[in-house]
Order: sequence, then structure tokens, then C-alpha cells
Amino acid sequence: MSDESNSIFNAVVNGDIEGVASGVEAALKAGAAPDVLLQEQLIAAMDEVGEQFECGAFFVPEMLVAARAMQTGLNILHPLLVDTDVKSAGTVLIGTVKGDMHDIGKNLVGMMLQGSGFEVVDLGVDVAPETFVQKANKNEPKLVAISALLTTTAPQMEATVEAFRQAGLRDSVKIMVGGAPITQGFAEKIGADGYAVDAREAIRLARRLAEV
Ligand code: B1M
Repeated sequence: MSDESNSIFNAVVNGDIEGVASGVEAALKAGAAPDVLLQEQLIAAMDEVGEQFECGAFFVPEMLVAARAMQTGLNILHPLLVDTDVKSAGTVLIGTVKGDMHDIGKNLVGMMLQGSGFEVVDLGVDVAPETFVQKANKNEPKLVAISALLTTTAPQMEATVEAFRQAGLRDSVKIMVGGAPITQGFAEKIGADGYAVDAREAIRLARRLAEV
């Protein structure tokens, strides 16, 4: 690991926004690949933050500042991660489930979907099943992409799939799910159309489900 990369990782873990910004800019200038910086520095640092939280060394405020620092890095990488020269693939409605405030993974997936030609309508975090349905009525998406990061909020995905069924919209949209506690088996059990483990896989899945 180069000094620049090492300092990006540490800056994210320490919630040092300026350090992340200058580290990412310097690494890009030195020729580092954006997707490698994303995976090996920004995402790896968030995993470290999660571990520190789990073992009691970090608390919620530390996770929060690290998340802000990560988002700063992500914003710099954004234009480099997406290919803006692709034809429209349809609309995706994306959001994090009710009760869940985690949005970095969702933002990343949204960003990459946008880069692969989808029009992304981001509903944010803490999105209730009925809000997903209401916004689907308004935006007529091909796909609904739902993120959850907590084992306690993952069941909201099933409630969302059910809300689409109740509203008579289940056959008119494809529903894809993802997030750390989600598995292929869980996705099948709740009747989602697909599961993706990360942002890259989410693009492949979205294009397959949207038939583009
Ligand atoms: Co939270 N948190 N957090 N947290 N947090 C986790 C998720 C946790 C694993 C930490 C830990 O204990 N190791 C743990 C969950 C345990 C569990 O349920 N299994 C946890 C907890 C417990 C909590 C609180 C309950 C803590 C508390 O209050 N006591 C609380 C809950 C608040 C709430 O939501 N109601 C809480 C709060 C927070 C903050 C607000 C402080 C902050 C979030 C800030 C924000 O998002 N703006 C935060 C953070 C930062 C984390 C960790 C450290 C990092 C998450 C992250 O951004 N990762 C996280 C530990 C970890 O993940 N290692 C943790 C980077 C991101 C790029 O990855 O989101 O996994 P991820 O997204 C990936 C894939 O999952 C996938 O693609 C992405 C890119 O590869 N993906 C999809 C995600 N969504 C997808 C959708 C798709 C497809 C793929 O299709 C639709």
C-alpha cells in the first residue's frame, strides 16, 4: 500500500474529511485507479470502522464522522466511476428501508446505476413500504432497488414486496435487494426478483432485470 493510499484509509477511519479529500486527489493524480481506491481504501476503511464499533472501541459518533469522510471520497470518485455516454435503460427507484439510516451503499449503487444508463430516483433512507409504492405510481420505474444494512430492518424488504403486491403493482416492476445482511436465499424467500452483493453486481442484475 502506498503512503497516499494508507493515508486515505486512516483518514476515513478517523473521520478526517480534508485528509480524505486531499488523499484521494493526490492518489488520482499519481495514477491510482478509482475503483481500486474505492474498494481497497474507502470500503475497506468502513469495514474497519464496523469492526472497531463491534469491539466497543468506536461508538455511533465515530461511525458517523467516518461515514461523512467516506462520502466525501465517494463524491470525488463519482464522475470517474460512471460512464456518462450510455443510452437510457429506464427508471430505477432506490431507497433504504424503513427504520434504517445507512445510505452509503445505497448511494454507491445508485451512482453506478446512473452511470450505466438508468435514470435514478433516490428516495433516501427510512423509506416506508407505502412510500415506495406511492413513488412507483408517480415515476413508473422498471426497477425498484431496496437497500438494508441492519438485520432488524431487513424484514421491511418483505413488507415492501408485499405492499407492491397489495397495490396490484407486483407484475409491473422488478424488485432487487441488497445490503450487508441480505443473501440470495433471503431475496428468494421474500419474493424479490434478484439480489446483488455489491454495486458492480447490482448493475449486472439491474440490466438483466430491465432487459437492456
Ligand atoms: Co451502522 N451498523 N448502525 N451506522 N454501520 C453497521 C451496518 C454494523 C454492521 C456495524 C457493526 O456492528 N459491525 C451494524 C449492523 C449489525 C446488524 O444488524 N447486522 C450497525 C449498527 C448496529 C448500527 C446502529 C444500530 C448502532 C446503534 O445505534 N447502536 C445504528 C442504526 C441506525 C439506523 O439505521 N436506524 C447505526 C448507525 C450508523 C451510522 C448512522 C452512524 C452510520 C451510517 C451513516 C450513513 O450511512 N450515512 C453507520 C455506519 C457507517 C456503519 C458501518 C460502519 C459502515 C456502513 C457502510 O457505509 N459501509 C457498518 C459496518 C460495515 O458495513 N462494515 C455499520 C460501506 C458501504 C459501501 O457498504 O453499505 O454494505 P454497504 O453497501 C455495499 C453492499 O452491501 C451492497 O453494495 C454496496 C457497495 O458494495 N449494497 C447493495 C448495499 N445496498 C445495496 C442495494 C442493492 C445491491 C447491493 O440493490 C438494491
